[in-house]
Amino acid sequence: MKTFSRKLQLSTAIALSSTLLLTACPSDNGNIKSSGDKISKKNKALLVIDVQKCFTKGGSLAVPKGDEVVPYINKLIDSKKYGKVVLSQDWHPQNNVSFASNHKGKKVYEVIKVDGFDQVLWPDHCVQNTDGAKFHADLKADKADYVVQKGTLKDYDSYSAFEDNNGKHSTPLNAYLKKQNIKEVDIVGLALDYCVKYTALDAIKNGYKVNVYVDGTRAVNVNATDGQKAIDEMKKAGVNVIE
Ligand code: VGL
Ligand code: ZN
Repeated sequence: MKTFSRKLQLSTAIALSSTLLLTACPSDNGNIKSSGDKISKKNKALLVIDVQKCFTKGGSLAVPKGDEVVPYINKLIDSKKYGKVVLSQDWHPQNNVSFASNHKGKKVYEVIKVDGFDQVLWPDHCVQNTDGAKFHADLKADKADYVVQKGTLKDYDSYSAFEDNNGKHSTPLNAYLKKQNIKEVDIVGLALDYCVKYTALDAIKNGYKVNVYVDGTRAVNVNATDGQKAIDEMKKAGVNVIE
């Protein structure tokens, strides 16, 4: 019995010291170290989600206070903290399944089933090659390294910048980030409770370290607590939500 408990003590001590070794690993120049991998500036991307005219003041699906994210995001774009700056663009065909106008007798914000999935019916927005689909005029979009378009098919909506809502079609975003050796993403943009949330959840699934800067987002809040619920859901999934 004595031997057994000594063995136990020994293994506890080993476990403890290896924990200490892991946590004592110092970070240099603010670089984040996790499981031995160094994530430096060149392995980090800024993902700016859907900062487009349709989602900001005067737009057809204007997110309350959506314009306020623009100066915040421009500072991040100019910060030189990132190896790559990526913008996503909601880019729907006029006949997209997510528009209430394409469903006779249905109203905006009603939820219907499409192929067994819940589909919120939105006002027409971000139609390909229209003014509303353009980036916000003040966003420093010319500084972007890469633009990914989503929701481009008739039969699928796509909140996440990685894939459509049914998970059937991927955008080129994940392949691009992997090719650029990106390990960590900072996410900002519109809207917190839809495209930011689903992009962050997919980024976790795809193996990135994920930070969401809430000050660089705003929620649609179809229901008043949707923004807060999105924050809770992201945290639960392992997203580092910075409030
Ligand atoms: C979005 C609703 C519909 C978004 C896009 O960018 O959050 N929301 N399409
Ligand atoms: Zn959309």
